[in-house]
Amino acid sequence: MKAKPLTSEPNKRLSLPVLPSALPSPLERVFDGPMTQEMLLEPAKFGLGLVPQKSQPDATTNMVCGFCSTGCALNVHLKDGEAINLSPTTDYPVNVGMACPKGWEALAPLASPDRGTTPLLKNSKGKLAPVDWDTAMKEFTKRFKSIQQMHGDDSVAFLGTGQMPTEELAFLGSLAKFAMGMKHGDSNTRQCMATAVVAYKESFGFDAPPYTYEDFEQSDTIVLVGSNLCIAHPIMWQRILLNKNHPEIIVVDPRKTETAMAATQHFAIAPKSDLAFFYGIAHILISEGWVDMSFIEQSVEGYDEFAHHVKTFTPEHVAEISGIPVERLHYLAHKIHKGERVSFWWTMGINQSYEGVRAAQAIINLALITGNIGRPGTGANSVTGQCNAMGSRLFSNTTSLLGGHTFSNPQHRSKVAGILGIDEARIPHEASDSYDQIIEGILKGRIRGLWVLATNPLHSWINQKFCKEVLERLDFLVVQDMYTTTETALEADLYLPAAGWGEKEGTFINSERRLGLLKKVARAPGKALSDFSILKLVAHYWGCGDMFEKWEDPESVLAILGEISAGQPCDISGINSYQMLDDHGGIQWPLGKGHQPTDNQRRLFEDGRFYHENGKAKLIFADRTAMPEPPSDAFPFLLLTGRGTASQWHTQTRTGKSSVLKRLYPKDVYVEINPADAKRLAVSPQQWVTISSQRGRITARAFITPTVQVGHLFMPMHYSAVNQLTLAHFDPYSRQPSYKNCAVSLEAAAP
Ligand SMILES: Nc1nc2c(c(=O)[nH]1)N[C@H]1C(S)=C(S)[C@@H](COP(=O)(O)OP(=O)(O)OC[C@H]3O[C@@H](n4cnc5c(=O)[nH]c(N)nc54)[C@H](O)[C@@H]3O)O[C@H]1N2
Ligand SMILES: Nc1nc2c(c(=O)[nH]1)N[C@H]1C(S)=C(S)[C@@H](COP(=O)(O)OP(=O)(O)OC[C@H]3O[C@@H](n4cnc5c(=O)[nH]c(N)nc54)[C@H](O)[C@@H]3O)O[C@H]1N2
Ligand code: SF4
Ligand SMILES: [Mo]
Repeated sequence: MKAKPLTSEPNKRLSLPVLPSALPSPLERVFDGPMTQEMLLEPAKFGLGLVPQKSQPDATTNMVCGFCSTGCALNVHLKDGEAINLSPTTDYPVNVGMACPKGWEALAPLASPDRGTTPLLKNSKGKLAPVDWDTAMKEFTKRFKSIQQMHGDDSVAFLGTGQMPTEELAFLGSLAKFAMGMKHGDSNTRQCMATAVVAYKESFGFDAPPYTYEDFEQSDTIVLVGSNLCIAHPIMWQRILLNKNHPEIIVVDPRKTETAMAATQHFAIAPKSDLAFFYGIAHILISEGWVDMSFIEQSVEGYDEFAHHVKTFTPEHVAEISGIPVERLHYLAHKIHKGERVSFWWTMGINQSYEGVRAAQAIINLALITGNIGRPGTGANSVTGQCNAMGSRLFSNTTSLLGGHTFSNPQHRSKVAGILGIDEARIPHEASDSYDQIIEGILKGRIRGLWVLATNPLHSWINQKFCKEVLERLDFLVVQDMYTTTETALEADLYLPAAGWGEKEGTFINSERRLGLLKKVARAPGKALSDFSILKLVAHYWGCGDMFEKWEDPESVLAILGEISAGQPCDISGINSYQMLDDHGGIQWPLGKGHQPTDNQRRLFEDGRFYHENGKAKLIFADRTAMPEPPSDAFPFLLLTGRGTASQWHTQTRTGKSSVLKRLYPKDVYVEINPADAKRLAVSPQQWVTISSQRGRITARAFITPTVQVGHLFMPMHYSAVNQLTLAHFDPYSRQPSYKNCAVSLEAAAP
């Protein structure tokens, strides 16, 4: 196929300085084992090698990957300005020449027959039929406005994402809330990061992951909690492998995951016993005097109360709760004491829990009482999930007002209104309802119109059947996605076709607070538009285009966000152009106006001062709470869910389109079960089994493996059926769903 020039939306970035193209051997793309002779001769037969080479590239540019929060940079090789291939960037501070299978295959999802090429509107027969943008936008405005007229402005809400560029997220949040009068808009980052956000805000005074990736290489003791880094953040794991200190790598996870197998120590704790477990470790550290009193006195508040609280968490008591023997608890505490640079990292094993915020803070507390923060190789570090979860956390105008401000703070409202040149009265005085409250709002009839962008709730939200029944109650559902076939798009009243990664520009903020650049290297198919352009259209048809006159293009929005963020911990006012991001290999926040990013590995709290008014971090703790749905006679197993392989991404709308990636994971939904349980139930490998919870009954293939404990099952979230089983229960402070525990039964025979 001949490369076509990019015409649908002009892109300034394509004229960037062009690097010499450096194509690797096509075979290096996905296979990291030794190549056999046969593979070398016939790569296609093994799903290896390139998509048939269209032509030789004539230029190369680089940009950040659009999957996970690691934020690797990829060299995109261009022919006539259009991407034909890619390879990892070698001189980018994040990935230093590496990429995981998803990164290598990032272009594949763009070309797929189910890409949306035109807006679709439900016709009188209830079928989605093509319409032009004018009709789509008129219908969008007419329907949402009439709902608002009948039921109030709050009766329309949106659900967004951590996978759109920061500029688009800010545009969505500002348009919806300041112009369209919506009060409620949340995003899939609620499913993912809400717990870390609340934990950090309460402990540090701001949502601020303190680390830089170099810390992976500088630690001597690395504690990974509820994080399967090897498959969920493979390049972060590679950074650990670059650590020359022979670090002790400690994994705390009920399953013997890929990461636990590669670690030096695995603590297979009982699910949801983290809170007690880390209080138990604190108990030992405190009673042995293994704490950093001078750091505590200078930088920490609440030590005496915390020491009192953990008194009852004796090693014996904690061993009983967590299933980890007393000696092993002592071993871990001693390791933390002996380590000079101890870093603590956590992901969904902590965040997705009904007591996640306090469990995250139990980890933060360990770093604080041992002074393991603000120095190289240390930190209480939440590993983010999606490519732009950090952008969503701070700039989406959902849980916090643009730039990590607070809706309820009058000074913050007036600052933002002043910079945007809008009437302050347009800014809501409180944060939006959370995702689950929006779902409940629909159930109760308070919310009647919903706009879903770049997320697929009918696969990914907890207790799926209920979610579907609720969404069916809507008067008008708009879904804006790259694909027409997602579970959610299929239910839309109006579908808007969106450009995806590589087809538009903007910035993502990765886990270590680094803004990286996204460029346009491919044309979106048909009439699909970037989310930015769609938002521009919505503003125009809604009649509030004037309010966003200065929001000309993503780069001008970044400048506006810079101004808004000035003086905040997440200050990005020093980033004055996209070119600057390109020149520096991305830039971590904060970077105040007039400052230069002289160091591209910066961590927070080096001066021991936190963001609370008195400059101190707070030790926050609580009592344990009971598991809402423990295993019972009828449902004797505890179901854990999470990531399956490095080649699958979430609801598979993108990774499911790559023929290469598809060869790297099982096609059918599967359930991991311990050999002892399989034997007892006479289950054989690969057999179809039935799994039931109080909410649903599904079938899956049995994957018999000792990596799960007796009495536990594990299922990857990438298969749609899994969330038919999960229980809708939430952390009370963050409202994040607790996806990783519900009671199920398993039967050997499929129905
Ligand atoms: N390949 C791939 N990579 C991804 C993604 C993807 O879909 N595919 N998604 C990205 C996103 S958005 C996210 S949020 C991250 C998620 O990254 P991770 O959080 O690393 O992935 P999960 O598999 O969801 O959960 C991690 C582990 O938590 C464990 N766990 C369950 N219950 C408990 C518990 O009670 N305590 C402890 N300590 N551990 C527990 C599980 O056994 C699991 O191994 O991955 C990102 N990277
Ligand atoms: N059981 C269980 N469920 C889980 C989890 C779990 O561990 N267990 N993890 C949860 C977590 S951490 C997360 S983050 C969520 C993820 O859940 P989702 O957000 O629902 O998953 P994705 O498949 O990433 O959905 C993103 C959607 O955006 C579309 N898209 C991609 N790029 C663009 C773009 O630029 N513009 C537009 N408009 N659309 C785009 C994709 O086609 C896709 O439909 O799942 C949650 N669900
Ligand atoms: S580790 Fe994450 S950012 Fe890096 S290539 Fe893989 S998916 Fe992309
Ligand atoms: Mo996530």
